[in-house]
Amino acid sequence: MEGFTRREMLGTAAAVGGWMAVGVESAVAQPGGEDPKPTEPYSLAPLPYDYADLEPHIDAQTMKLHHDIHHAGYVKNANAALAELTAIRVAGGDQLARVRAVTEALSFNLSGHLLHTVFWTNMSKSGGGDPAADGMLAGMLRRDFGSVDSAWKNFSAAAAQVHGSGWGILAYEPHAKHLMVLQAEKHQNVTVWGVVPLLVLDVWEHAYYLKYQNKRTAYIDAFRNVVNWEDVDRRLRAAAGA
Ligand code: MN3
Repeated sequence: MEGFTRREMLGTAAAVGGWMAVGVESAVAQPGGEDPKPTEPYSLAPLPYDYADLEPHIDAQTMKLHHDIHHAGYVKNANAALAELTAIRVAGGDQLARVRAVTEALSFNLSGHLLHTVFWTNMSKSGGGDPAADGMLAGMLRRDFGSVDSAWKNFSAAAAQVHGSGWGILAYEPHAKHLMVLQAEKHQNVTVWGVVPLLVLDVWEHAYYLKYQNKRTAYIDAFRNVVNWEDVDRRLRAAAGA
């Protein structure tokens, strides 16, 4: 990756992870910092708060396991898959039969890394409530969903109805320049190219089962109490070039 511009690196990520890569600066090694190893452009950033800071809504044990084990695994496996893909494509011959499977591994793990990177900053111990009524985000939620409450109903229903493991996602779609609610199955399926995730909610069981067991909707309701709307608004303004 050395010598690549940031845009090229984002483009590489976008080519395999789809829409999740766009606008996720902090998930990609930054030029000007330490030289990234060519085969390991991704790294796990620390949480921007303590494990227990989101209590009682999200428990500390879940946060620690989720970040330190699950997210760390996606980072490690994304770097490994990216390096392996490069190697087996160059090796050719019998190795080419593995390209499809390793591409899938890269798509899954890198998409997982990028979504978790957004997810952690979408939460704050001082979060909750509603987005600032005079902000860009609140204005676009009203325009595209009728009201902030209606937008939340869309988002929470999408998250609740994910089949199996996945995500509820509020995203900015830059072609029509509007907000839309999507789901992702696993990290990378049933989604759309080019959109920018603004607010994402992990509804894999590892995100809530210790505290909420099978009550996914109770977890979704609790999540609303820690949403960092300032982060969501900042992501929207960056995505929209405002
Ligand atoms: Mn997760």
